[in-house]
Amino acid sequence: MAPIFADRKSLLNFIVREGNGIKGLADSSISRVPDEFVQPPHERIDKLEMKRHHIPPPIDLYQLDGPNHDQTVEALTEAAENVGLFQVVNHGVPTQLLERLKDTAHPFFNQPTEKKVIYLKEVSSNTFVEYASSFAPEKEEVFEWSDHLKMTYGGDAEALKYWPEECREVALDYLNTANKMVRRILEVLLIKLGVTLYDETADAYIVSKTVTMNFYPKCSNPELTVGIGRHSDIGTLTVLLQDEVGGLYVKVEDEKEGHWVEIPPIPGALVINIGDTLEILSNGRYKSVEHRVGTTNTKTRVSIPFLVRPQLTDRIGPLHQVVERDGVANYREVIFYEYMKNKFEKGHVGKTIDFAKITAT
Ligand SMILES: O=C(O)CCC(=O)C(=O)O
Repeated sequence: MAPIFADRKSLLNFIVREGNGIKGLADSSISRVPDEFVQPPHERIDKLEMKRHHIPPPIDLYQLDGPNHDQTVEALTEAAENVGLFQVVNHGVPTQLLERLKDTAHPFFNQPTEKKVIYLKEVSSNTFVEYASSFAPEKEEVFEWSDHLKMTYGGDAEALKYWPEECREVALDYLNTANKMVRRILEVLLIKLGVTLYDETADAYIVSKTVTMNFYPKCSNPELTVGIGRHSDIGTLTVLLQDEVGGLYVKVEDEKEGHWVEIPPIPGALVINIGDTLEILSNGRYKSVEHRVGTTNTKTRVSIPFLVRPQLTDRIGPLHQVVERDGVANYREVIFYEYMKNKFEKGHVGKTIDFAKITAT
């Protein structure tokens, strides 16, 4: 029988405190999502509206090392400037590894609740792993239809010791191979800004690394819900592996309010997002991308982002050489931790870069 939740608190207890997650709710034979998941009309995803827009083809990173180097750099910078997101192929992360990664996400979330609750923030002293549901369920008005397993990197040895046994090796392989690609893309984008690049310049912006597994169970009301609400990533770059189900939407800016475009899954490809940190460093030349995820009643979806960021205590501001060239700083310097705190307090309400933006008075 489907569980009955007397109020928001008992729903929250079931999902978050008892750790049943959205998966537990989806498995409980509810025929309609609880009201707490119903998005206001302006946040719902109109799939018919999306289909009309053109998506640029994926960028072949192998070409960076050949005669088409300059065109490939151009394609990367153009996408970073105009959309803030692109797909890449021949990226150096083996397809077999990507398949294994997707395959390990399902068994982790399909385990009985008691196997997952040990990674709840409230229960565990293991700071390298966190199992959670929605984005900020204690704060947000409407819940999101997704569970997450966040694995924070503190070195290979720590990953192999503390990350869940079911996925530690494959997630660590993904992190280490995807990291090489991310560094290469960042180098290309920074050099294009006219920045003199020392090894430590690029490394400093990708020093903190996280692999997250997102799990979106089948949902009886996809027209009313979101898997993850509108946001941009706050770090430098994000690499995203999505499975074949689809449901990732990005906002492409135009003269009006911008329009939403679906990013279709391409077998073997990875999605790269520009994060707020890179927008700030580039003084606004590269744009972080607002994105969100829909739900579906046909299949469970998984996605696996690898996020790179500066350290929490780092000061982030437009790079000096870029400001000299532009003649003006469009963002103030912020401590990364404060930037992050602001975003977490606001929840998924779109881009929060105004926190650092200098607006003309
Ligand atoms: O699942 C996706 O496609 C995107 C995930 C995402 O936006 C996130 O984890 O912040």
